[in-house]
Amino acid sequence: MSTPQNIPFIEAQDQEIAACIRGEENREANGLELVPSENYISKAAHEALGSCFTNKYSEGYPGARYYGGQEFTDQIERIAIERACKLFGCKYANVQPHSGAPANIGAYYGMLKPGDTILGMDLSHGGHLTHGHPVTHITKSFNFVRYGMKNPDTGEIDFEEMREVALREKPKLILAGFSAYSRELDYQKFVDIAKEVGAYTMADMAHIAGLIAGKAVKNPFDYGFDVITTTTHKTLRGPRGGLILIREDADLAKKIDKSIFPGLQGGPHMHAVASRAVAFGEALTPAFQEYAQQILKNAKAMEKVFLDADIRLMGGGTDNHLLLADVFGSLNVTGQEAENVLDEVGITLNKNSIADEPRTMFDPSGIRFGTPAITTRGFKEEQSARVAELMIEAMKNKDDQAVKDRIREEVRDLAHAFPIPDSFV
Ligand code: DSN
Repeated sequence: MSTPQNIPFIEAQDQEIAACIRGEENREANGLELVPSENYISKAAHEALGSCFTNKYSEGYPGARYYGGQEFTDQIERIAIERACKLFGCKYANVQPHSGAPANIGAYYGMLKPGDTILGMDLSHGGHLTHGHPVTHITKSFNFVRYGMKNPDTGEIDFEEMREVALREKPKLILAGFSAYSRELDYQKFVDIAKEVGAYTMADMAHIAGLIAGKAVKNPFDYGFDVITTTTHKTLRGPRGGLILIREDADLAKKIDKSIFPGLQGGPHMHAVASRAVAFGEALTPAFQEYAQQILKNAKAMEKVFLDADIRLMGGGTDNHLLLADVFGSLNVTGQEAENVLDEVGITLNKNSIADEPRTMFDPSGIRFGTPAITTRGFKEEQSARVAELMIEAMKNKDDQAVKDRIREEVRDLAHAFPIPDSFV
């Protein structure tokens, strides 16, 4: 088990909260995390998160704040910005977004005017809520139009359709990015279409930011994208948070800064910015590049086991850290049933809609899972493949308690053999 968190003051003062922290710590230590958007942070990043910077208000930006006492907040934010720019190969960064949704909303308002059109990926094909789901407030301000996959079994994006929609709807922004899509995108095609219609290009890389930073997949900036948004807590392996990167346009960077503060947020969470800076420092090490490569290898190992078992994978497989399996179509087990039985055996993932979902959002056909967290634990291809076999066995035997007990034991043994590390450098 990784070193338990030192919480003597909470233990002395508030046993209820201490028990919850210990409970979660045990859950993480004894089970395997396959939610592809989750990961573990280092103790160093954790210390920064728990630091005195949480006491400080620092509205504004380094050198231009609204309160006194900013000597160290300015230093922290400048370091975070410098490291973020170095990681992603860009000139400007805003490290203040509290998470991915405000990063996206802040970026939209920095680039666009209310009423403008945004062309983004169809949500059921892998897009994200903040890319224009009707339940979000943001759809009251902007007009969202869609492109999708040509063929869900190969993951190929329908660029002809994208171009037709772009020529017809004249979007001011073309959005690449996803939260449930397993293939590498052809960024050049996005840029070409955006040039034709005079739109900005933005890549929401929340899921694959760590793979980009670790140079394991392509970087949209190399193809001329204007903006990248991301969270910092997925493959990038930092604390919860958001980040906006601007390739080179100083004017756009200023507009985005203004959009985040004072447009959208108040005081930045400087303890979280400090922790992000620590995580960016970790991501700049050669070890992080190895980590990013291993995430991909482990996902490929899981892909093979699923395909060998004739389980349909959306996109036909994976080029990144995640897989989306049509377990209802292939095993007659619903996404919810799969999530439940895997929870029982100590494997955590999420049910997920598949493209053109024939069931409901609340009990869809698919499960989404990935390798960032198990790779942080040190899993290689062999262990990843074994987890995939155990998943399939558990789903096929969802009503057999003896089988589930045996799998639960093996999952716990694996988790104990690969404890969550304290440090990555
Ligand atoms: N909740 C994140 C995910 O799991 O992909 C996206 O916001």
